[in-house]
Amino acid sequence: MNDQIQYHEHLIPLTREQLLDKLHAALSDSRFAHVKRVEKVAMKMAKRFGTDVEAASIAGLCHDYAKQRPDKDFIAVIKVKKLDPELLNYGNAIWHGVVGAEMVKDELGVQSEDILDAIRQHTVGGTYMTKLAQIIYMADYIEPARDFEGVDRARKLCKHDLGAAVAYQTKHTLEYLIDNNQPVYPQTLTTYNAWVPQYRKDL
Ligand code: DGI
Ligand code: FE
Ligand code: FE
Repeated sequence: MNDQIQYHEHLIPLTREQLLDKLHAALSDSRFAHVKRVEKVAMKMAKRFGTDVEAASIAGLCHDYAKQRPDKDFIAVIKVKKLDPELLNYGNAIWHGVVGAEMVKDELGVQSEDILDAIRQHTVGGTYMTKLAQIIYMADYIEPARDFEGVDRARKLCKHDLGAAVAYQTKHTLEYLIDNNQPVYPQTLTTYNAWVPQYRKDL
């Protein structure tokens, strides 16, 4: 079974079992189940699109590691690491990825910038996204428990056109934020500009 992967690439100084224990302690049961589903989808997509399956497992498992941390933890990291002070105007939805990656680095020992960038970009995307970052962004959106209008279209795009899938999610997330009068993080907008016009014919 593909979720019994053993780690060999020294991307994290933990076995997968040790990583699961840490995630179980940091997350609610439902969030823990979510990251395991994202891992499974991400590994399958990594095989499909020819990218590192072990990195996909680690990034999939760790992407929401910080999701349940109190705001004060994120605010402290933003200040200590001198991250963009603009971040202070947002909240957990943005912080758990952009700032959470720093916690994954410092607390779980992940040094791979490829994995950390995928975590940083998993909610807001990016102008330049590696294949791994695109896979984590999409696996989070289409994991089997997701149920919303358009998820079938997103799943279909994930089978044959990863870039169009990224554009599809980006467009629909922005639409959702605007419909609900939510603040839009600037990177969410630049992701829109970088992906949606480019793929408009495939959406
Ligand atoms: O952490 P998950 O629930 O698994 O999924 P996620 O990290 O992709 O998304 C968390 C939420 O963040 C989702 O409801 C959409 C929202 N979001 C995405 N971009 C932005 C945003 N929220 C705000 N306020 N601004 C954004 O730019
Ligand atoms: Fe998330
Ligand atoms: Fe998630």
